[in-house]
Amino acid sequence: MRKLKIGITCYPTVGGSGVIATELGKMLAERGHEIHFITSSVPFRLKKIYPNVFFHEVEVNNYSVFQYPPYDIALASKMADVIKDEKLDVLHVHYAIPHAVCAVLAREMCGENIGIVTTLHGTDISVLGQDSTLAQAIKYGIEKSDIVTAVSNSLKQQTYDLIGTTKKIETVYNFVDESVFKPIEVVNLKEQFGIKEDERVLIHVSNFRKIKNLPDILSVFMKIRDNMPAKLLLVGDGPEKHRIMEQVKLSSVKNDVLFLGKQENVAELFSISDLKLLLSEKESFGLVLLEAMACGVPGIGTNIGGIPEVIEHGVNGYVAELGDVDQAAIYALDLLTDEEKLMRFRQAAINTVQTKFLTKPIIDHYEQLYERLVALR
Ligand code: GMT
Repeated sequence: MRKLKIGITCYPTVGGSGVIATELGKMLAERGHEIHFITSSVPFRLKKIYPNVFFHEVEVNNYSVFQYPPYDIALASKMADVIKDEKLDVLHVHYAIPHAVCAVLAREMCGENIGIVTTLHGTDISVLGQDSTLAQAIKYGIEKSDIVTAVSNSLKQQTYDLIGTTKKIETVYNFVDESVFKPIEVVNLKEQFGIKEDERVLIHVSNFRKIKNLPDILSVFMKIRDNMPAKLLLVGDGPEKHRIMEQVKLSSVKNDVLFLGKQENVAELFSISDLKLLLSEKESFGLVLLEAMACGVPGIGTNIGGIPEVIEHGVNGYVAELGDVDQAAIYALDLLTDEEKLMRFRQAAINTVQTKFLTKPIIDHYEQLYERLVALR
């Protein structure tokens, strides 16, 4: 395949969409493509220096005449510059709002016939799609993109239901960096956290938004803790953190819940964990589930969005109805009290990542989409 010049725009801060966009960029760079990140800051997973990865910063000036800083216009203008200056072949944007709309505007501005790929990640559709003030803009961004992908079949269907578009949407599942997310031998980490040998470890990783449903995570953990010694690791930070900290403080498990804040080496934390909890109200995919599974940690998730596409019920984890904390706790105890079954689920989790979500064919798929676009121009 010929080497392409690919522009990538995403939200560069912590979050699954930024992770996928950055990992994709890194893996495409390793295949010899030239990657241009057009973002407001350096994507947080972009640690290593690659000779063929470039970063173009979107600077938003806050002139006093503007009531709001014009990020979208600044981004579109920067995209137009980079398309022309770097002679990009393709622009791959993550999120319809505002990124797809900005890409379409940039193409108009610079007059170049560049192909636009838009990947839908969830929040833009599931939350914003219900906001009638933005629905037209989302539809416009999707329909003016040349190729649209969604990270799960559920998100694809939800987009059709909510946005009312007939645009072809292809499901391209998320993936993990298999060199990072794998079972790791970690020495002394449990001891450092004061976790005893006979204690099971449950983990939840998120941005602590309301939709992550932290109260249910706590309720399920309390039910587990009633039956066995266990610790709950809460990893991440966000708007609901203070509230859940207060609830934990008043609960009977206050000494068994560890708030670890944002962490870089999540794979190490997964490697000391027995079970991952993701009981969200909305979740287009649940990348953290896949990261945990790659480290050999099965998940209990809600029967919501793309979660049942990641968790195969009764094979590599369990799926419970949203709000059914009793059932979620029963599933968790079923695994945590049966070592042989837990080992089987751990292995099945790794197998799922290495088959259904294997990185190579997913990156191949994206490459084929770009190639299809370039061939049309
Ligand atoms: O879940 C979040 O709050 C972050 C959000 C994002 O924009 O990064 O995640 C979305 O994209 C991820 C990567 O495709 C998915 O794994 C998450 O399920 C999805 N979040 C939601 O649908 C709520």
